[in-house]
Amino acid sequence: PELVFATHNAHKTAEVALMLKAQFTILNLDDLGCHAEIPEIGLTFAENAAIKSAYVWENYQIDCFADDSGLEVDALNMEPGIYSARYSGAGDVANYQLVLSKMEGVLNRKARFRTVICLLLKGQEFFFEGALEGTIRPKPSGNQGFGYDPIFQPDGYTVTLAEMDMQEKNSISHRALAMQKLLHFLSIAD
Ligand code: ITT
Repeated sequence: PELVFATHNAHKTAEVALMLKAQFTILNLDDLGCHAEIPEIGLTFAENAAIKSAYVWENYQIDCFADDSGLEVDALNMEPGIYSARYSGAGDVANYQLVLSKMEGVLNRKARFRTVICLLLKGQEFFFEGALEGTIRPKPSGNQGFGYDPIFQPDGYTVTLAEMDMQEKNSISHRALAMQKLLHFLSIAD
């Protein structure tokens, strides 16, 4: 069966597709031929995930799920949070460089990634959350993954998420935890 993932982010799509293996085929917005930028005007991860999934329901009348996610840094009052994708106004490298520069000399390095997934089935919303605790490294390391992965070291590890392959990241990630809850829900929902 096919599952529609309301995202333009190819990295998120690849991670989720690897989690699902043969169970489901994943189609993202670009696969649907939808290139519109959906305005993420919500004030929480959950609101933004709901906005993205509602867009697909309103325009295509198909069941789907959306992922809104980001990095919360304790010493930055939980920034970049819901603004993670547009924190610096430029791309992935500029975003994590801005966090690194704001964290220069800061001793409390605690942070976490959060994902909230909104599943929309016949217009009804179901939410699934995942979080991954860790610390902000003083310098970037690794070239796998995306976003803030090069500066984030999960608790209990000595490497950043960008030094892990996708399978290893999927074994602990915020996104994988939320997806496991969604898959459990679908397995008992049908
Ligand atoms: P869609 O809205 O189309 O799904 P997006 O990249 O804009 O794609 P978000 O609005 O959820 O996604 O923004 C999340 C940002 O948080 C993302 O661009 C990354 O910078 C960061 N992020 C999310 N998950 C991450 C992860 O697993 N590793 C590193 N950075 C991540």
